[in-house]
Amino acid sequence: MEKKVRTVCFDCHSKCGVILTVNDNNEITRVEGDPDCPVNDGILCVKAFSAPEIHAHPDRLKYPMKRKTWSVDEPHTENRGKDEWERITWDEAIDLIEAKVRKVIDEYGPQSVIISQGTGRGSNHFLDRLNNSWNGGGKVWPTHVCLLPNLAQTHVTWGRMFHPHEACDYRNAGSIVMWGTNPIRSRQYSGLRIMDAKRNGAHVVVVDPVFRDIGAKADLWVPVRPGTDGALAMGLANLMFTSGKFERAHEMLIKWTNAPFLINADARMMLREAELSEDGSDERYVVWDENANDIAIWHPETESFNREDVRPALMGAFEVTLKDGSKMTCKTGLETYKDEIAVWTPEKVSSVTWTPVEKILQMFDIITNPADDKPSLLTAYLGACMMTSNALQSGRAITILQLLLNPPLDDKGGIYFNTFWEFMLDPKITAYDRVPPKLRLGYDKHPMYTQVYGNANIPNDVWESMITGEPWPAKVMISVANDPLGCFEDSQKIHKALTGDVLELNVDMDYFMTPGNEIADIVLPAAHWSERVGVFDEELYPEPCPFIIPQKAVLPPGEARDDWDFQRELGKRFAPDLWPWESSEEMQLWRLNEFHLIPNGKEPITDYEKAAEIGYFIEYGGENRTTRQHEKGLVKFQTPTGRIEVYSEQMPSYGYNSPLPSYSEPFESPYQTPEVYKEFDLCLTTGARDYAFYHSAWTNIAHQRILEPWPYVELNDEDARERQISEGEWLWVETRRGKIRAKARISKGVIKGAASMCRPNYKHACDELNLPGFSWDQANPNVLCTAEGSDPGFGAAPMRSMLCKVSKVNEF
Ligand SMILES: Nc1nc2c(c(=O)[nH]1)N[C@H]1C(S)=C(S)[C@@H](COP(=O)(O)OP(=O)(O)OC[C@H]3O[C@@H](n4cnc5c(=O)[nH]c(N)nc54)[C@H](O)[C@@H]3O)O[C@H]1N2
Ligand SMILES: Nc1nc2c(c(=O)[nH]1)N[C@H]1C(S)=C(S)[C@@H](COP(=O)(O)OP(=O)(O)OC[C@H]3O[C@@H](n4cnc5c(=O)[nH]c(N)nc54)[C@H](O)[C@@H]3O)O[C@H]1N2
Ligand code: SF4
Ligand SMILES: [Mo]
Repeated sequence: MEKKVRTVCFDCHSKCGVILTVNDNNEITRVEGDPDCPVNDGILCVKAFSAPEIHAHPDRLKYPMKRKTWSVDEPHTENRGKDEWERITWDEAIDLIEAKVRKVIDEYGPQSVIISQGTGRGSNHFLDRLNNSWNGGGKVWPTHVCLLPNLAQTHVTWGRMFHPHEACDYRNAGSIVMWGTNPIRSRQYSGLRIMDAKRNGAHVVVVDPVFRDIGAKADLWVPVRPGTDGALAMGLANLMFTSGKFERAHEMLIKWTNAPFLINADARMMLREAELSEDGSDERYVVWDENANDIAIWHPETESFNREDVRPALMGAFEVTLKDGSKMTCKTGLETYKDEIAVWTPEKVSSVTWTPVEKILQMFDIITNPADDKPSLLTAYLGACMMTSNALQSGRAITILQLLLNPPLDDKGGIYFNTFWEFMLDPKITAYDRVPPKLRLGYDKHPMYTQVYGNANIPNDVWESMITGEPWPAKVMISVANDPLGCFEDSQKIHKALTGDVLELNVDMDYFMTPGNEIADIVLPAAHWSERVGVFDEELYPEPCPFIIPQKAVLPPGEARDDWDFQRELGKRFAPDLWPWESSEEMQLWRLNEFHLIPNGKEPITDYEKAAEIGYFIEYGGENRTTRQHEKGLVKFQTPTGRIEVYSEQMPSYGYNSPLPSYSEPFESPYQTPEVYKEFDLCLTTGARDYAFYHSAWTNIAHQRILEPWPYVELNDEDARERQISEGEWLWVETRRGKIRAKARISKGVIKGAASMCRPNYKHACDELNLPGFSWDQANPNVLCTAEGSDPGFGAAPMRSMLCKVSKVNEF
């Protein structure tokens, strides 16, 4: 007999609603999009359609396994990758992991136990809880490069952790810039809404070194040299100033931002009341009041000025009298920015970004003339500002350009202050509040990373700790839904770390055997989303935001378990009070009740079947949205000034060179390292997403591999001709770190002088298509990448801006 089961795909952040038809033989016989799901309106991508193949794949891991010579007291790390595997029970696996974690905590402290995770696959926030169950050493995860650098710059600028990309009301915008993001591949949810916007007349601009599907849908493709987006953003802001078009944002800027605050240029800080009078406060700021033609003092604590009827001057320079009687002329913050970026003429921008001047002007024309005078939105995800040496400053340059375009704040067609991030990081789930802030690896090098997201280590420092034992040894690593060799920069260093003798236990939970778990000590089999409940704990949707209760459609193969199951059982051994649940169903209901039903005054549901039957609990966004929350006092800008900070003193405090956006060259570039450029003569970006794959996963699945059978590197046709390279030819792509193989993909759709490597590392062979795998070191772009030249404060690794050369592969 067949039945239909409603569940959720989590093979990307869209988290689409799916209906699976299953039979009594534990087979999935049909995959359909759920038309009732407001996220995807019934539309699915290829990854969801592969569920039957993944569920039934003969290579799925079925049982927990231990490397034969590994034991708690004698790990025999020299046998990694050589030992036989022996099957163990789940209880044995959890006993062994518990015993080793306890031993390491006794000998070295909890900071020697590291948890690693990848991108969102429904488990990350319970992983935080697991880590905090033993007051752990923090996690290693790719948020130093993923969306967190963007959140960190919004955190600094807006005083709120929210993501402009997720929060943009695309459907009601008049122009949209996809700035280094391709939601057609990466996030169907947003892709569908941008297509709606286009149908409604919005003009779409794509800023990307490569012309892809999203470019083909756009009105304008603006090619850029990888890693130079900050210069483009400052150039466009300069045009906003010289054309006077920023004046449309005047009222918003004087009311909600610190753009009018006066600056002490010598100190490169905002002028303080304490500089003007003996009893003045160091935490109060100064504006020039156009009504009184005198200074006025801003009190962040009450979010008000020292008198009524203050109208701050947005632009200009004003003479103030300091407390010693001397005079000082102070520009406003925005005037300071205007002057600093005056050098960024279109010609200068073009010389840095390699974008033709006319494209810069066309882009400016589109963003300042949106269709039907509707809002202009800029949305940057990874490409533009997250994997470069200048990540956060580029992000800030884009955010401030966005402010100059006068987006509606928390209203139609603008940027919504969605609260879903706060659910995700709520200590109620992560249990952060149980853990006193502690040292994290890499804290001293990139202070902002650990301060903004306290549970994180800098990945490069984790590998260093495993290699050198310094500043303390990382002795245990537990990876859930993460392949460190494929995920983080500098795979060679990671391989050395994971095969060395400092690390004594490496646990890896995955669907398949991978090159990473071949060198692990304990391997655990994971259940696919079709085989589990509790797949959904990332409420990322701007509008409308459902909370979905999925059903388990089929049983996992062998003894594979869902990730929550493992986390709960291990967590209970250390902090039973944090893990009061007996099943993943109970965990999912707890999420529903505690986070969504009870706070909204609804009755909690205790019967999972009943909750699953209802399926969607749409509580947020859409009709339920409260707009302009800041005006109603519901949302605060939690910055030092209590305003959106165009001028941010937090940036220098985190190690940045300026409180205003500034440009610096990628750590390796034609201008930064001309000697290196003589040999490595292409600007490389790595990791652009493919429709078919989720990071390094699914190159073994025929339905997906058939779409992109071989690793590829994208090149400009002139560059290829100069090097006598033809389409489809095997090439070495080489940086100063190492070399990998890829087939040439040649077109005019790559900016001349650049190269782009795709994300998946093709670690798995696909037997059905008779296509090979490339292990961890032959086609993995992270072999080319390094932590050198990471963004100063946040540590974003420059995976999208380095130098490479290409050459023909003469023999395999
Ligand atoms: N199918 C699929 N979907 C995914 C994922 C996946 O692996 N597969 N991964 C998920 C994850 S974790 C993330 S973080 C998101 C990422 O989602 P996105 O950021 O939307 O996608 P990417 O393809 O990584 O990058 C977007 C574009 O940036 C361009 N780019 C590269 N370097 C630069 C640059 O220096 N400047 C500019 N302006 N553009 C540049 C690339 O050519 C690419 O077209 O995708 C998520 N969705
Ligand atoms: N060079 C370069 N590197 C990058 C990027 C880039 O653009 N360029 N992008 C970075 C970004 S933004 C991110 S988020 C990271 C992502 O990196 P990761 O999320 O770590 O992705 P993978 O390296 O593919 O490792 C994920 C592993 O988890 C397994 N898996 C999938 N689903 C599950 C599950 O439900 N449970 C369990 N237990 N296992 C599962 C997969 O089979 C796979 O082996 O990569 C980063 N790395
Ligand atoms: S992979 Fe993403 S877009 Fe595709 S069906 Fe799954 S959640 Fe939706
Ligand atoms: Mo990511």
